[in-house]
Amino acid sequence: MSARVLVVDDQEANVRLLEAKLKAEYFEVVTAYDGPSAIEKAREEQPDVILLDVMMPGMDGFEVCRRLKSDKRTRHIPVIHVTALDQPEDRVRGLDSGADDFLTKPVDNLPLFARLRSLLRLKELLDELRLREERAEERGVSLSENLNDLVDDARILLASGEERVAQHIARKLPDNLFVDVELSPERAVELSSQGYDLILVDLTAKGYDALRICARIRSNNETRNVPILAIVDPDEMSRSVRALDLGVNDIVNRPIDSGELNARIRTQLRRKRYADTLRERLEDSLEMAVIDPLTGLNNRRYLSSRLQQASELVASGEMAASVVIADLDHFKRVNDTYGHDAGDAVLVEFAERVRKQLRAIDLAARFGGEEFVVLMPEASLADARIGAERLRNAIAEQPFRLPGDAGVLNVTVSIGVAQIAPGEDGDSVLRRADEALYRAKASGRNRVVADEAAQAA
Ligand code: GH3
Ligand code: MG
Repeated sequence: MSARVLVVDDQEANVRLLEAKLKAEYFEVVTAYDGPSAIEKAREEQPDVILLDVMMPGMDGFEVCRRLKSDKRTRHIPVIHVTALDQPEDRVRGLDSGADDFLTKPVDNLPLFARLRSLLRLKELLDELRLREERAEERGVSLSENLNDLVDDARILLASGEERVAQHIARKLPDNLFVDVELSPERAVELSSQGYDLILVDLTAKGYDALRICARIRSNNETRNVPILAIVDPDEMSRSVRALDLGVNDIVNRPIDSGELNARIRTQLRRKRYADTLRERLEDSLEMAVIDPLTGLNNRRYLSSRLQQASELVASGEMAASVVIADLDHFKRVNDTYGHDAGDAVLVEFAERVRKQLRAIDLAARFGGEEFVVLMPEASLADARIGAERLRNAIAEQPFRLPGDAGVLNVTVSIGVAQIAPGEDGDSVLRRADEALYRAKASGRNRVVADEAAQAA
């Protein structure tokens, strides 16, 4: 995994040392020697991760981190504090300033690269989500968010092999979290998909394959994004490294300092929430790409792709399929007489009635302003004509209610129908249906006309 690392330290020797280690592993290295220039470099160079010294004259590492994390341009970059301090209070202070992790000096290679890999994996995921979010924002979708909101009421699963240890760990957790303890590894894996916000795995129990639990949680699609925090013995460095490589998000050493444990949990929960928010927005924007916002029906683009698939199935002889184009009659008059909002309300009600008339496999789309297309798989021309007639009737038989006190209005629709001929593409069948629609309009509206020309055998 190659990436760009910003190394910040006021001691040139320390910078050089880290730089050499990182370059030996093919990382690209950018350097800074004080707080303000670190912030500037972070903005300009957009490193993938920052190794930040804590004790620096002028602006210390805590302050630098706080500033990086409160700036939209840099807050997504993981920060690892590199510190000679190794009192629990300092760790907590570091994590509270927004740091993602910390390492103590002198920095050992094994934990350094394990932490880097783990953070870079996470960043890769977040970058991908952020990129899509930016695209969504360009299209005008945005949600405000506060990343620093405290995460109350989080649900935590604590997996440990020993009742006594489990209770000891549970007592170190803050009161505002809901904690379930599970002693059986099998059950822990099963439970992990029940919507927990974080999973704490005790790696210290003997005769209990905790790494296996981590691996299984990570490899399950439902749980691969749930943060895992592992509790380890500090003298089992290689186990920590294995754990991080398996996708565990963070490590807490025994004896557990409750302040540090809480700070690390908060960091993970905050991050998960951030990723969840991005993911939800992404789903919204994916939905937007296929749905017409006014009527909730599919849009033209989605219809086109489904129509293409249908015509391939028709070409290979696997099914018959037809299309129906429906266009509201004299719709312009609705707008002209009652206003655009009334026109919109009619379109919404129209779509509602269309939906009710369809079979589950039919696909209705808003094709243009007041023009709708229904793709009817497994429907011959005769079937589609019956469906279209039912639809025409559902519109004409009952007047539409207008918004406010504007009363009701009789609405009719004209419909053209065509069956997809073997070898025919979507555009061609739509053209034939459209010509049939034109004939329906020309011969008096409020009627269905089917195009018989290319009926499939
Ligand atoms: P015809 O029976 O020949 O189809 O007549 P028409 O008036 O329905 O057809 P025309 O194509 O002349 O006018 C369509 C009107 O639909 C014009 C346009 O202002 C209106 N329209 C298109 N999209 C929307 C929309 O989203 N909301 C509203 N309220 N009106 C729309
Ligand atoms: Mg019309």
